[in-house]
This record gives sequence, structure tokens and C-alpha cells, in this order.
Amino acid sequence: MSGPSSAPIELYYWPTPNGWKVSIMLEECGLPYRVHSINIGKGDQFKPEFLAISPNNRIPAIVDPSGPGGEPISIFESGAILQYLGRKTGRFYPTDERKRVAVEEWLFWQVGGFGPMLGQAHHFRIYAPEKIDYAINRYTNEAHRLYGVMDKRLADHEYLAGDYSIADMACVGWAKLWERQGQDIAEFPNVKRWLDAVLARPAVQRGIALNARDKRATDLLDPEVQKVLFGQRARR
Ligand SMILES: N[C@@H](CCC(=O)N[C@@H](CS)C(=O)NCC(=O)O)C(=O)O
Repeated sequence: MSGPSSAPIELYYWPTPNGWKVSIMLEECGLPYRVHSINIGKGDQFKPEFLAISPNNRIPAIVDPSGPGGEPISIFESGAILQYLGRKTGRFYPTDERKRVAVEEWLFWQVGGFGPMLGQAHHFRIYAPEKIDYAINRYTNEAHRLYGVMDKRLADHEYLAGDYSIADMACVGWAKLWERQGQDIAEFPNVKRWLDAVLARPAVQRGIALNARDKRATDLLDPEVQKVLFGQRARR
């Protein structure tokens, strides 16, 4: 695949843990990019021009004007975007097969488990209009289990896949919100050591700071925002 181009990557973004994965990677790689704010609290994710890029009505998404063969490519799903940018730049996604498999294990662990389960923990603990003990306990316990898995891994690995990689970028924005997930980070000292190290990286700080004011403008406790985000059904 071609090396990094100077044409800016178009980033479709809102400052959330899934959005941060990509802003962090773009910052880590020093790739030029242009931000298109998709206000998910107001329903921008359902606009036809965004759905053409991201049919699952979720951020993040990118368009790389200099994709394979020099032609534009659009990509949705944060994990696919991280892998693409890793291949494009040759950074944070090793080519050695064993190392690559380790990165993919922890990347898929994040997109298939850590992210969705912690997202449900946020939902039932904080945002759900009804407090349902069963759901709160289920997702708080599952979050606890996942932090335990991570803590064991990080006991003998500096980063999730050994060296710092896209797998760490995928996890950090979720892990930094441990309090909202009903966790005590002191129970997971290896996660704490890792979190401090990843959050100390200037590119991570820039990625998380990107358009942070927009985040404050989206109140997930606002019934109007909840109408947009909760209870979505298929649209035809
Ligand atoms: N599996 C997706 C999840 C993305 C996701 O859930 N994005 C949320 C923000 S963190 C979103 O766009 N929500 C809009 C909506 O629910 O309509 C990914 O990893 O890219």
C-alpha cells in the first residue's frame, strides 16, 4: 500500500471513546486530517451523505482521498480504520505475523467486548431512564471481568500486544472512564500503570482533546438526545 499522502484524510467524528481511537491514531502518525463533526445527539449520523460512508449510522468513519491505487476509499468501523491506517503508514501495526496476530487479538477483544460491554455499563448505570438492577449488575460485573483479563495480560506485557499499538489506542478512551463503569482502578494495578503511560502520550492527549467542547454540548441525560440515540429501529 502507498505511503502516507499529503492530501488530508477526512475524519467523520464526534468526541467519544470510539471517535478518539481514530483521532489518536491520526495524531500518533502525524497524518494530515480534516474533521467533519457528526453531532450524534442531534441526528447527523442519519443524514444520507454520512450513511453513504457509514451505513451503520455510527462514528467514526474516514475517507482517504489517496487510498489504494491512488483512488479515494471510505471506511467505517473503528477497528477497520485503525488497521487500514496501520497498513498505510507501517506504524503501530507490525508486519511480523506473530506480532500482528497479538495486535489483532487485543484489537478484536476491544471492538467485540471491552467497548460494547463498557458501553452497556455506561448506559444502564448512568443514562437509562429506568434503573434496572439486573442490567446494572450484569454489565458492571462483565466490565469487572474484562478489567481482570486486561490486568493479567498487562502483568507481563508493557502494552496489550507487547509494543504500543493500535490495540492500546482502541482501549484507552474506554478504560479512562472506569469510574462511570462502576470500577475501582486500584483493584487493577497493571491497568492503572498502562493507563497512566498511554494517557501521558502527547498524541493521545491531542486525540482525546479534539473538539472536546462538542462533548460537553451533548448531554446524554437530555430527553431530546435520548430520543435520537436510544430505541433506534431499522429505517427504510
Ligand atoms: N462498532 C463501532 C461502534 C461505533 C459507535 O458505537 N459509535 C457511537 C459513538 S461512540 C455512535 O456513533 N453512535 C451514534 C448512534 O448510536 O446513532 C465502531 O467501533 O466504530
